[in-house]
Amino acid sequence: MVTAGLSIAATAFGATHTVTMEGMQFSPPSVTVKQGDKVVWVNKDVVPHTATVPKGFDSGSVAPGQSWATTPKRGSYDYVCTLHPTMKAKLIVE
Ligand SMILES: [Cu+2]
Repeated sequence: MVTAGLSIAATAFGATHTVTMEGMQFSPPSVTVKQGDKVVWVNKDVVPHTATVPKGFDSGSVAPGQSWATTPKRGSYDYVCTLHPTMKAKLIVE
């Protein structure tokens, strides 16, 4: 990408994006962020959840009412809750 130099400068001002775990779903189901942005998963369910990518990131068990955050590297991630395999979502880091 010709904009690579610009995106490095932008990492110092990363935004924060929130994904809610509620009703056994990730919401929103697909999020696109910029490299350097922070992504926070907030568990609003009454059971624990995870946000896990086999070769990427792993929140571990996030208890009800708790949250977990990471600043993922560039890439496209299909992630799941390892405790509830029907919970799937996508994160794209540009
Ligand atoms: Cu779950």
